Amino acid sequence: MDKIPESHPRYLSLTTREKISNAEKEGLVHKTGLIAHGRGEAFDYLIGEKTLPFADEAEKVAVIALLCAKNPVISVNGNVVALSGEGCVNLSKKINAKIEVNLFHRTDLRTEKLVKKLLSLGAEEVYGQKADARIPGLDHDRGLCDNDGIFSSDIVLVPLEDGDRCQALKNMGKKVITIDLNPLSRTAKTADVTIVDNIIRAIPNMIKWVELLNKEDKEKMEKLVIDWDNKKMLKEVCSYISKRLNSLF
Ligand code: PTJ
Repeated sequence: MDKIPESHPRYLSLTTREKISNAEKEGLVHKTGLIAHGRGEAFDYLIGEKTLPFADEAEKVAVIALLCAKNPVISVNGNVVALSGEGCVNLSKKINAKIEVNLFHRTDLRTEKLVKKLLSLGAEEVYGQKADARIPGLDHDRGLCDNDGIFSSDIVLVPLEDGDRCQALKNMGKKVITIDLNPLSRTAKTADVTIVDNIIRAIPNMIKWVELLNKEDKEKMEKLVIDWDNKKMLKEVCSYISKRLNSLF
């Protein structure tokens, strides 16, 4: 299909696919990123392709945690930049967070391309190329990160992440927030706050929460983060999906 007609009932889904596919051709997204995207789409279908109240609440709690942090970092990979690069840059500016390219299938060339892309989208500084530190417990290049970035952060937002790395970041004593449409994934179960939402909706919604919460008393808000029960929320999402599926036919 040359140009997807706006009247197509799956217009948003198809144009989002196109973004991922084009970014793969440009060398920004790893080829397995297309598979990861398909898995995300399937879960998005199950939740009804909208931000559920549980996700909205998780987005609010995540923003509070990020606003209260000393050294927050947004970790981005190929898929994240392809779908929400500009949103991540805007969010990083609004919450005063660093942004680091941190790849599962790491190559220097793809890291460089992604850094350049984020700079072209307005980022002032992008971490990830120095790779002068290592996340303990992760072998090969998957464990590489920047000493001034992820390594020394107190909280990391890692959207569309692999469970192994999420656990390794937790083992370093960091708070981990993820965005993952699959409520059953290891990442979803390991993170402190899991946002079960499509990144294309989650990031703009988080920016909305920053604007709403910026002037609130941080100490009061932090109680919401302390009281957050991630497991309970994931159970609620699964129960929502199962009820929804049972009521469809
Ligand atoms: O660019 P790289 O080398 O760092 O590689 C990135 C991928 C995504 C290929 C890599 O991290 C990977 O293989 O990830 P996984 O283990 O497939 O996990 C990705 C998770 O993100 C899955 O649970 C998907 O359901 C979820 N996901 C995919 N697309 C979206 C999503 N969650 C939110 N929004 C999406 N658009």
